[in-house]
Amino acid sequence: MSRIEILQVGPYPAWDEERLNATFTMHRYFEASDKVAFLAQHGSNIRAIATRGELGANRVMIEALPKLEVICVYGVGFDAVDLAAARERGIRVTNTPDVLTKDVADLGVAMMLAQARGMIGGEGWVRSGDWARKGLYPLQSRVHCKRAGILGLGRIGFEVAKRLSGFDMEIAYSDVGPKDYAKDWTFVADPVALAGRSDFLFVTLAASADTRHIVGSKVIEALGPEGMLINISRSSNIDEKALLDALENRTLGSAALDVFEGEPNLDPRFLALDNVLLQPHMASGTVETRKAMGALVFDNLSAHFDGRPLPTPVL
Ligand code: 8YV
Repeated sequence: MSRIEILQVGPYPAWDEERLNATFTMHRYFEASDKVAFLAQHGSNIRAIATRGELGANRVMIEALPKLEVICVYGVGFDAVDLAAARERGIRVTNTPDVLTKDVADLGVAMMLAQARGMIGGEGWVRSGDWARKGLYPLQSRVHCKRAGILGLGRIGFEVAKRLSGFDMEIAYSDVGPKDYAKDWTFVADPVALAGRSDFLFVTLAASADTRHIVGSKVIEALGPEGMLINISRSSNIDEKALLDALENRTLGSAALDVFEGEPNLDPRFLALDNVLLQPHMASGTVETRKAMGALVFDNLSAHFDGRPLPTPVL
């Protein structure tokens, strides 16, 4: 029997590539210099797309694959998949929820600590010899007992809040409504009001057209010159131009970001700033979690082609 053909949108770790290549014929889209010609050449036989959270699958790609049945996302966020295009053709979509939740929360909290306590600068202080030359490192800001706002109390937001409660922080959150699993935390419906009562504002919302730029100039202004914005969701949740303006003008104290518009080619204005911590979209990037994500992509593909229920469907 001929092997099932899959469009692979981006690279995976070697262990995932080995497993996928052993079972399926993988067409490596990311290596093709002429994407249109590549789709024209292989598109008619492709029955699945294996993609990553930030890469997704757009309408042009979906429409170039007449036999497409399923799109499997390596990542919890499926905002980069054109769901309308998939729905029109009855194409199934899967993601990798739960397995990455705690790693993403861990990195968000680590980013807050690293930025508030000046750990990157501290490292430079030691390595450059400034410690011996200039003496004590400039004093930084305390984290414990401060006020945290969580914008989006889903699985990741909940894990962030749980961790912050260990720092005796005063925790509030915004979501579509109060959550019964968040009794110890204060619900604040309006993101601007949430920012106004936060020293640290975590953005942990699943991105969609509805949440685009939910963190705009009003939220940023309310967070203020002493506040810190931490984004471990998607760049589209933040008005990046407003954020850059506020960081440059110091109307926002600081930011710690794992995601960027146009990543990995971020706006060069970020690179000139000393009040932002920049991370390369690595919140789910531990060996343990990435292995679990890869296994889930494979399990969803296998289940689909074996006619079994999908383990983690979103559509
Ligand atoms: C990426 C993510 O998929 O879970 C998500 O939504 O964006 C990430 O886990 C990961 O960086 C692999 O590209």
